[in-house]
Parts: sequence; structure tokens; C-alpha cells
Amino acid sequence: MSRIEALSLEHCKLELDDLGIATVTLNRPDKRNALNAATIDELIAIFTALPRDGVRACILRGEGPHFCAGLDLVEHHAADRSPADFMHVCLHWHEAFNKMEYGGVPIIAALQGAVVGGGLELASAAHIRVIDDSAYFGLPEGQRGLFTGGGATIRVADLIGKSRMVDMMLTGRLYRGDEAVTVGLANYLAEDSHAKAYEIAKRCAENLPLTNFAICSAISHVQNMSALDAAYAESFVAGVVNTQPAARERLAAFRDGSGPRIKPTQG
Ligand code: 1HE
Repeated sequence: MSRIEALSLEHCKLELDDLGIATVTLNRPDKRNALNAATIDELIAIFTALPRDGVRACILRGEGPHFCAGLDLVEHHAADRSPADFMHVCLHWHEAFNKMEYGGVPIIAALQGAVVGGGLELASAAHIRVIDDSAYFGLPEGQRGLFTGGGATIRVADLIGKSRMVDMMLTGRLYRGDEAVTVGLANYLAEDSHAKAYEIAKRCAENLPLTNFAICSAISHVQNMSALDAAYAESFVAGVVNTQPAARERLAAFRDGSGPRIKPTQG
């Protein structure tokens, strides 16, 4: 039995197609896919299994009209957690989101409706974000008397810069549509975010897996290093990736004139 088949999921769904593209769906639409502790556990299990089972690309989506309403506020209120308890909650979120960002499998988030608080933290751990007209991004923690704990200070600040993130948290400012693309929260605006995400996933799945692994792990790791160490790490990764036997066929195709030429498409 594969690792994926062995998963037992209640709050998420996982489907795998014959191109090796997985679709992970947050499946608590009645609760607007709010992230309770059990959902985070499932995300950890899923994103541990996917890279090791050879998945080529992954779509992350939410069932219903909203992608994700963030931290399960009702569970958080009921649990009446201590500071240490909540720190461990956050560490668990980081485990899930780090497995996504550093796992080596391209993850494309297909977003609609609310992508707020922890929902934005989750979406920002994906490698590419696609929104539709209904999608909006927010960090309502400021209004709720809370603070981000799932990596927004790292990933959201990285996407849009510190000043915009501070503004979102202090004022509750929301971003959507073209503006969300312009500021860097989303990569694509599409009529159907899921269809577009699938098209992108198929394109990613055509790349060699080792190359995708480097793109979807090394870039993030290298960002955390000093320039000197980053240059060394980059050369090391390139040493392994750029000499992989599977790449020789693509290089030979270029030499023979049959490999693709990199030019903008007409029209
Ligand atoms: C929830 C949650 C939730 C909905 N936790 N249960 N996140 C927020 O501050 C966003 C909170 N949610 C909302 O603002 C709205 O629910 C939505 C705009 C997302 C959707 O509105 P709507 O009118 O479609 O749904 P609703 O009627 O508000 O909610 C439907 C149900 O989902 C309802 O449950 P029910 O049992 O009464 O039917 C809601 O309680 C439930 N629900 N959102 C729990 N978030 C690591 S730190 C991260 C910190 C944060 O993420 S703070 C941001 C929290």
C-alpha cells in the first residue's frame, strides 16, 4: 500500500489522477474550511506522503464558496489555551506549511472567497496562487485581538512586503482581483481558478521531478542563507540537477533542433 493510500482523512480529501497530479481539498465547507487542530494534522500527513509517493504536482483547494476562514476560532475559544499550548499549535501549523513549501512538489493553490488569516498563511505556503473574481485576501487577526501564528510574518511579508502586511493587519484592508495580483498575493486571476490551477499543474508536471524538487525546495532554503552560503548551496544543487541523466535527452533534443525554443507565443 502506498503512503497516500494509507492516509485516513476526515477533514480533507485527496485525489490523485493518472498524470500524478494530486488534488488536496479542505473539506469542512460548513465551517468555511476553518483550520482546526485535526485538519492541520491531516495536512502534515498529506504533505509528508505526497513527495515520497512520487506525486508530480498538487492542487490545493477548499470545498464550498470560501477557500479558508483561517484559525478555527470556535475551537480556539473552547480550548481556552495557555500560551505554551498555543505555541505548540503554531509549531504544528509550521510543520504542515514547511512540508508544503520545502517538500519539493509544486503546489498550486486554487482560491475562491475568503482567503483570510490562517487561510492566507496556508495559501502562501503554496508555490503558485490562482484566484477567481470572488477571492479576497485579509489578515483579520488585528480586529479579533489575535496575531498571526502560521508563518504570515515570514511568507506574507515576503510576498507583499512588511508595510502592506502591517497595513492589512492594522486596518483590516482586503485585497482582491487585479490589485491582489499586482501586490503579489496571487500569481494569476482566472474565471475558474480550479481549471487554471489544473492547467498550471499539468505544465509543472512536464518538468523533470528532480528539477521541480530543486525549484520547490532549494529556492526557499537559499533565501534563508547568507549570500556566501546561498551561492555555495545553489552551485551544489545545480551540480546535482544539471547533470541528471534524465536531462541529457532534453539537451540532445535542443542540439538536434527538436527541443522547444523559448519565444513568446504569437497574438
Ligand atoms: C468558523 C470560522 C472560523 C466560519 N472558525 N468557525 N478568521 C476570521 O476572522 C474569519 C472568520 N469567518 C468569517 O469572517 C466568515 O465566516 C466568512 C467571511 C469566512 C464566511 O462568512 P459566511 O457568512 O459565509 O459564514 P458564517 O455564517 O460566518 O459561518 C458559517 C459557519 O462557519 C459558522 O458555523 P455554524 O456552526 O454557526 O454554522 C461559523 O461559526 C463557521 N466559521 N469561520 C470557526 N474561522 C495561527 S494563528 C491564525 C489566526 C487566524 O487565522 S485569525 C483569522 C480568523
